[in-house]
Amino acid sequence: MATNRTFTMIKPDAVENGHTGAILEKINAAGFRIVAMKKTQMTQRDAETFYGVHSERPFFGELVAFMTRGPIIAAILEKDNAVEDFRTLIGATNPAEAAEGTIRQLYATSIGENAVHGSDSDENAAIEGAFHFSGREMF
Ligand code: IDP
Repeated sequence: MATNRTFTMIKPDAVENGHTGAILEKINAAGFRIVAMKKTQMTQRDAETFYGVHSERPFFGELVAFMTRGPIIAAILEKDNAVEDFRTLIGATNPAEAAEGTIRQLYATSIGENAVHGSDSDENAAIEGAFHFSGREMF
């Protein structure tokens, strides 16, 4: 069953580069409601678990090092068709291929350091949201 929530992280590159406010503004302007949000930093174990599906990929070590090197903003967002609409808002994984005006086209620097995460399915949105937030932190 389709749900109306997705999960996002503003990644360490975008936080370091001072893009948090601009990215939250775009998320707000696109009509997403914030269900939960916090600034946090992933441990090595967190990142290895969160990105476990990529553990055999050649960039896995680089990805874990990147995602743990500084704070992130984690959030659960709500809107009709949230997963698909948020993937459209952030653009392609590689910013060089991301559509004009998307968050990754505007704020990402490379395919690895690509500014934001967006869940790729309703099932993963629920898993990823629960990874970062307890029920008491969702409103
Ligand atoms: P997605 O975030 O657009 O869903 P995935 O293919 O699920 O893309 O990859 C997860 C994350 O792994 C990407 O967002 C990016 O940070 C990193 N990544 C993907 N491909 C590469 C690569 O070729 N080199 C380095 N990092 C990569």
